[in-house]
Amino acid sequence: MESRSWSAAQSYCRTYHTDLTSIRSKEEKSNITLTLNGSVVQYVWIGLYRDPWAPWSDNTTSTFTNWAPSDPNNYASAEYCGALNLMSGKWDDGFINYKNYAFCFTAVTKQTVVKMKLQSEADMHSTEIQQQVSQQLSGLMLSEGLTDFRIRWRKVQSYRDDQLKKQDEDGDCKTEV
Ligand SMILES: [Ca+2]
Repeated sequence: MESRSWSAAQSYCRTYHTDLTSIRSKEEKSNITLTLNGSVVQYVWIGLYRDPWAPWSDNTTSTFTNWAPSDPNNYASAEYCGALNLMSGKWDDGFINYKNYAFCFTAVTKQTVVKMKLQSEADMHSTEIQQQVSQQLSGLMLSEGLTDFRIRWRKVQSYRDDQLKKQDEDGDCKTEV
């Protein structure tokens, strides 16, 4: 591991991982201190930069803060970057050109596939109706805070088709024309 200025640490994380780490909860803080437990490192750069110290470098926000009692003190009016002190587990604002180790994170993308079966008297093969249903679904997903999704239509044989076919095969129900 190499120590770097905050900006270099941020570029390093964005190149080789996702970004400098965010610490939005006690759990996230514990994960970092546990990872570095037993190492001689005292400070690591985290994704905090400048007053008002939000959002994080990865653009997420949180109400969780963990400053040391005397920080951020902006010593010599030149401390604009956030570091985690591994001895105290607290944050300290530091000079941007201090050389610290970077603590990066790598985002994991999780994909969930949801299949829905729709039965309706309306003609579900109609593009217009499909668009209307897709729009309503999109609206619902967005209102739940889901933004990264894709809606696709897949044609399957309907229940009614199955029934008619079965009846025809059995010979019970021939349609007189
Ligand atoms: Ca400070």
